[in-house]
Amino acid sequence: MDSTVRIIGVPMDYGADRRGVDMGPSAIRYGGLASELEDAGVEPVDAGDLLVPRAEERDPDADPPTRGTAKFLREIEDVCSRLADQVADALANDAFPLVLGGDHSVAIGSMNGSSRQAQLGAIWFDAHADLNTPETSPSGNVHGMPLGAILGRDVFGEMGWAHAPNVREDAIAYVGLRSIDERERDLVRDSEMTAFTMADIDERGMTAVVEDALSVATNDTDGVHVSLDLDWLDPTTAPGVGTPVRGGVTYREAHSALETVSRRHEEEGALRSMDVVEVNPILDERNETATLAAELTASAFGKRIL
Ligand code: NNH
Ligand code: MN
Ligand code: MN
Ligand code: MN
Repeated sequence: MDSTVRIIGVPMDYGADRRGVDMGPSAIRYGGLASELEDAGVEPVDAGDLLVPRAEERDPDADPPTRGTAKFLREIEDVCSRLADQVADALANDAFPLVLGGDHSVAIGSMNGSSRQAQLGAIWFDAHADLNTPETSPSGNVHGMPLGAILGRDVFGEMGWAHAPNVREDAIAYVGLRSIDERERDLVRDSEMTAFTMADIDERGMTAVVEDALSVATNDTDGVHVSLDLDWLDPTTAPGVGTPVRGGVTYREAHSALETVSRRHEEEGALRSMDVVEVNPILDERNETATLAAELTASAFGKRIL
């Protein structure tokens, strides 16, 4: 594995309905991220947190979203464009960018930065498809839209920069889907992305599914972005998330998935960047979701039981 991992915290919750994910970066660090990464044999370098003004400090009327159904668009654009620069800078300095969210809209910045100099594939570990547009979104929350933005669908109007031209739809694989909005369903079906649902995991087992997802994301790309939304896990294992959905991945399946990613990385250097998002410490129990986020990250970087 790349020896240096640069941790970039993004305490942003503009993209989600429930306050609290802005504390995710602190909670994941407190959950032992640095020592977990050391156990995995990589050197963590903590770049601290991006400056994200608190939502309460923003006057909601001062700068209204131009498309009524996407909240805090300009704020998200500001944070994500700074994040993209940080991610690109890490890669330019031979460090692996590890982004701690924050809500899932941070992936817009991570994937933009990571794909500047490379064709980027992606694996989206999530209960949700995150492919809405302001037009189809039932909530207006941008954390349900990052893939739409990255793929250059009609999401952000003047925020067209969010489109990452070096990310092809056919190089993206979902793993663990189980909650898709009514109008989002057709978007997923009609897309060129590969969608592995929970039913696929039930039938084939996690390892086989992740191997296939890796084949999708490494096909004709220079590297893979792993986007890990903690609501991917079952709420009994990861209660500290804003939008829990029953029937999720177990503790052991989750480790197995990220261990599979790390094995492919050891073989062919597949991993290029990663984000760990949607941890909400206010809803968590004894920081267990944040601690799990740290542990799973270590599995992705090669930590083994023996
Ligand atoms: N699909 C819903 C929406 O767009 C929920 C998205 N919530 C997430 N996504 N946590 O991962 O509002
Ligand atoms: Mn998500
Ligand atoms: Mn989700
Ligand atoms: Mn495109």
